[in-house]
This record gives sequence, structure tokens and C-alpha cells, in this order.
Amino acid sequence: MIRQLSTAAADFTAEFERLRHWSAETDAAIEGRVAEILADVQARGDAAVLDYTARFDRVQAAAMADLELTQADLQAALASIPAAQREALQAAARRVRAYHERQLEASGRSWSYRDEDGTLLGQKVTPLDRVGIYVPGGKAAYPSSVLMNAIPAHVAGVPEIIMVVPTPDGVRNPLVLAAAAVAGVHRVFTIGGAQAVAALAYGTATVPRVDKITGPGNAYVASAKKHVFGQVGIDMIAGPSEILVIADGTTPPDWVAMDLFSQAEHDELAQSILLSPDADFLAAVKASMERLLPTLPREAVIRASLQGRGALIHTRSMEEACEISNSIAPEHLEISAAEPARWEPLLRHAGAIFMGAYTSESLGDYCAGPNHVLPTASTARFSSPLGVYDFQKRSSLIEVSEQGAQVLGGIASTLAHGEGLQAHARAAELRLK
Ligand code: HSO
Ligand code: ZN
Repeated sequence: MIRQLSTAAADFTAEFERLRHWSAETDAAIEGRVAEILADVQARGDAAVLDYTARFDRVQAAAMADLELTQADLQAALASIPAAQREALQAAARRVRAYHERQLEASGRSWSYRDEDGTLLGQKVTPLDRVGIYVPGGKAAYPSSVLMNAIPAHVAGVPEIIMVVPTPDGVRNPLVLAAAAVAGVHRVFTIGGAQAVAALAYGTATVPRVDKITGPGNAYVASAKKHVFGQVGIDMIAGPSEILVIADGTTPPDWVAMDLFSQAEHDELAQSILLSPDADFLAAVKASMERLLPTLPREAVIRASLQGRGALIHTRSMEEACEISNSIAPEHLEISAAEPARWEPLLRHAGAIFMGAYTSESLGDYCAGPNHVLPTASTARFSSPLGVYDFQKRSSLIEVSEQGAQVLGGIASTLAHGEGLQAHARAAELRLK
């Protein structure tokens, strides 16, 4: 069901490299199709979006306005779902909001100072004017992802959050719409695919052009986001989900087995890896996996994921497990150990670090508070979770005093002459007394 490796084995490096390799093969056919759709929406606007929505989602509408939901629709969806679901969405939203409000306070505020000449220098932080959130329609329609995208935008102060969500055959997902109500989404259009990304990126008569598009999607959506990047901002192109667990052998094996399954059940291409220096524990987890897997409805997806990209790795030590984890830079990293704080300083690259036996990754997916939109495919080496900062931008502020102009003018003038730029030099010199 899952390969077993040992760092002490002679073939470990080769086996490990094979495990690490994953290519998001870009399908030329998809790229070409997406380029056509984008160009068509850019040229024909609403009419093109309506045509594609009729063709791909089998939803006929006379006008784009008919594909926009009202706040009353969202509230009706919220009222329609079971009370337990509604309360869980609200509880999750409160925690996610509280976390992102801390993020805003810690790193999302403007600052400035005056130097010794009275010159003011600073950084002004402003929210984006308008953002678009893509929500997939089919099997990957996660209400939790609506919260994770919209709440940081809301906390950042974005005044217009526009969600697009396809409704194949006109079927709406009430949980997704309820989550949009809870998260404070301002407008919702029931469109999807590359045509929805194009509508958000270029704007149409009905869909306003946004400044940034976030949210997951299928290969067409991912390709469309790549194409429009530059015209608008995008969050990231997320790959399949990944979990890496480092265990010291003190966690119940069933817990670890289920945590590995939890990401494997997202996708046949998801990756689940367990590292432990305790061989008996690895065997116990393997036994748990064999016993528990047949009890899960998504058994087939999990099995394919584990067979394809999963591994149980016996390491020489916890330190070595941490090194291997750093070389993978996983999206989710569980340090399932009695003293997680002892190992945490050794962990440098991960989208999110879950510490201790009680911290199942799934709690982070829904309601712990931090964002579940995380860097995948080793990009945690250089990128961060989706956050308030993704919905803000920074402007530098400079106000030079008369005295400051005397000091800076000399420096700037000298450097400008060095670059052969007379107007620059004279602009600085004119202000010298
Ligand atoms: N683990 C997924 C997020 C998610 N899980 C949504 C359940 N629902 C990506 O990190
Ligand atoms: Zn998940």
C-alpha cells in the first residue's frame, strides 16, 4: 500500500529522489484552449462568458446579471443549512478572523519615522481595491476554502470581494454560499473555469475587473491564472496537498495513520510521508493503515495517493528526520512528538507546522485559525501561507525637510552626475541653499 524506506539503506538517495519528483506537466492542449477563451472574453465580454457557461456548465442565461446572486440568496443559503453546520462555519470563521486580525496588527500596519534632519520616511499600507476569489464547483468545492480566502481579504479592509463559483447544471452548493455569507463576500457570480478568471482579470460590462485573483481551481483555472498574471495579481498555483509527519513514536499509531489519510483523500496525486527513528512505531502505523483504510469511503483515492507518492521512512534520528523534512519543504508538517518545542527550531521550511500529538492537520484545515492555503511542491522554501499581506500593498513615504534636502542633495547630485543624468542632478541642486 505504501513504500517503506530507510535512510540507512544503500539505495535510499535514489528512492528518495524518485519520491520527491513531481511534475505539474503543463498540458499544451489545455494551454491553447485557455488562451482562446481568455482572448474571446477579452473581446466579447459578457456574451463570451454566457456562451461558455452554457456550453461547459449547461446553464442558460439571457444576461450576465442573471448569473449574479444577491446578498439575500447568500443569507437564504445560510438559513437553509443544518444549524450544526451553520454554527460550525461561524465558529471557524471567528477563529480564522481572530488569527488574521493578529496578523494585521503584527505586520500589516503603516509605519514611519523622522531622521536626524527631520525628514519623514515610512511605509504606507493600503488594502487592494477589489479582489476576486475563485471557488471550484465540483468535487473540490470546499466551504472552508471560501473562509480561508475571503476572511483575510476582509480583515485587510478590501472593500469589494467578488466570488465566482460555477454551478454545473444550475446546482448551487448551499454550504459554499453560506460560507460566503459568513465570510463577508460582497458579490457572487455563478460562473467558473477560464472564462470566470478572464472576466475577473479583464472586467466585462457586468463583472468588475479585479486587482488580484486568489483561490484554487482545476487545470484550466490554474492555466488561466498563470496567463493573466501581470494584468492582475494572483496568490499562487497550488499543487496537490501534502503532509509530512515526523513522529518520535509516542503518538497513538491510529492517529498518525488517519492524519496521513486525511491529505491523501484529497487527490490521487497528494503526498503523505511519515518519518520516524522508531522502527516498531512505523510497523504499528502500517498495521493501523491496513486496518483503517477499508473503513473510509475515499479508500480508492487514498490508496492511489499512498501507492504513488507516499512513504514510511525509517530515519537514524529525530534530527535526521528534521533535515529530510527541510529538504522536502512540505505544505503541512506535523511534529508528532512528546517535546515538539525541542524539534521545532530545527524545522525551517514548511507551509504550516503542527506541533504535538493533539494537533491533527485537519484541525488546521478547518478551524484552528491559521490559513489553510499554503505553499505546496517545495515552494515553502520561499513562500508563505495566504494571509492579510496578500490583500495589501505597500507604498513608500518620503517627506524631505529643508535641512534634509541639503544633505541628500549633495549625495544625489554626485551620483546623478556619475550616471550622466543632468536633470536628476539639477533637481537636487536647485534645492541646495
Ligand atoms: N488541506 C487542504 C485544505 C482543505 N482540507 C479543505 C479540507 N478542506 C489544502 O491544504
Ligand atoms: Zn485538507
